[in-house]
Amino acid sequence: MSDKLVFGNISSKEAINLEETYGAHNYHPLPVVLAKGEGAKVWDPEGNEYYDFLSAYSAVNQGHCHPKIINALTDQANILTLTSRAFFNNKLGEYEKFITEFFGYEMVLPMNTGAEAVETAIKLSRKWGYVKKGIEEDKAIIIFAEGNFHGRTITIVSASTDPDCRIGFGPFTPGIEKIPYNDTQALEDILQKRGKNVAAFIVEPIQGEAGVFVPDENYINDCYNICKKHNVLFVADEVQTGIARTGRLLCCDYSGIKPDIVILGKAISGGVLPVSAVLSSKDIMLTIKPGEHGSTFGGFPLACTVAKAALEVVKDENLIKKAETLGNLFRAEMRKIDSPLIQNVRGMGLLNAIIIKPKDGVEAWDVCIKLKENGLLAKPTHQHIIRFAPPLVITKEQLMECVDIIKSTILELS
Ligand code: IF1
Repeated sequence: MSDKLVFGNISSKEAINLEETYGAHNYHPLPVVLAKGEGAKVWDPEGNEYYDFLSAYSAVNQGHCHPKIINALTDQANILTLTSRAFFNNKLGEYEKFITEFFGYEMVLPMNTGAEAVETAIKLSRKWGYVKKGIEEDKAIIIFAEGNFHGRTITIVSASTDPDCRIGFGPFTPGIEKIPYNDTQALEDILQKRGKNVAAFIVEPIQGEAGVFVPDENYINDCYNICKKHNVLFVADEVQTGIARTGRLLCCDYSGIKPDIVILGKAISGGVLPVSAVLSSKDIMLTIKPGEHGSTFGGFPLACTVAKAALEVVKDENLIKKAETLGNLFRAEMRKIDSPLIQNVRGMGLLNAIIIKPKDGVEAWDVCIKLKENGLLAKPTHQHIIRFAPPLVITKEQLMECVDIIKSTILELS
């Protein structure tokens, strides 16, 4: 490794120092600085090359700096970027028609970040609960699953069970109940008792933060049916699992159900701009009236143009099928690694994790540091879990090269 600068004018060491000195310490990053990205690869300022197995937490499904998306961005940036929603613009309606048809929903409410879209779904569910279901004012309940991750706002952390998300941030938003994940009986029980006041059940089809926790095969389907029985909205947070990542357009497609509300973010823009969306029916969506919800940037012309291009890439490049076949291949290869360090391999499509069994003081973090030295970037979660989620544009040859890197790294540490 050389110390000579190849990309940009700041070395890795300087960049880390600057972040540590001037930025809030709300993250604990792996010690690598990224200065350039293309497809499934990224480079540090010194020109060292890495495979990106995080994909910005599945925001970069289409690969870094996809030319079609970047062209859409730069072309539109020269014409019109932001208008606010005080006026119509000539890109929003076209995008709304496109994205609703793409996902098979009647209407969309555009926002920016995943957390904002989750907040939007919570407000929409409450509104529907009062206006359509007839819940008594201020009595609406939203149910969440334990171990969830839906973002960082006060209301969302009110629904969290992760101490890091919550401690020191109370008081919390009322009207939230939590039940164990992957437990349909718990949902049935709470709806039997309190279903009259429940507006929605909000759930991830695979829990990402919990370490790519895949529920039982019928879980999503059964939850959907239980919600229907009690006139409760079934809301899927597909911010991480959506948009081809798990080998289906939406992860819920595996269950053959259509959520009443779908929350999307991250890969809608291929990681180019913060773009999120809430999809639903007219019946539900039109319970929110003008002036009751919105955002300065939500649905801005630049975002609409970029998102349309990014979703087109998913179809153009067959990313759904690719995630499915490469995912099967990846898990099969991981399961062949004969090492006491690997306790379990799980996931769907290209959203995968290996569970590390710590041995002689070697933990997931140490494995990630070694992987970095060997040219592959991944991040540990919950101490013993490593998430493997490369951009879906990765080729089979590249993936096999990565399998070799992971294999030799694990064996080196075993
Ligand atoms: C961070 C995890 C991933 C999400 C789901 C909503 C949001 C997220 C299902 C909010 C965001 C992120 C954000 C990222 C870490 C991360 C994450 F490790 F925490 F669990 F992806 F796996 N719903 N997920 O996964 O979206 O507001 O961030 O746009 O740094 O906090 P956002």
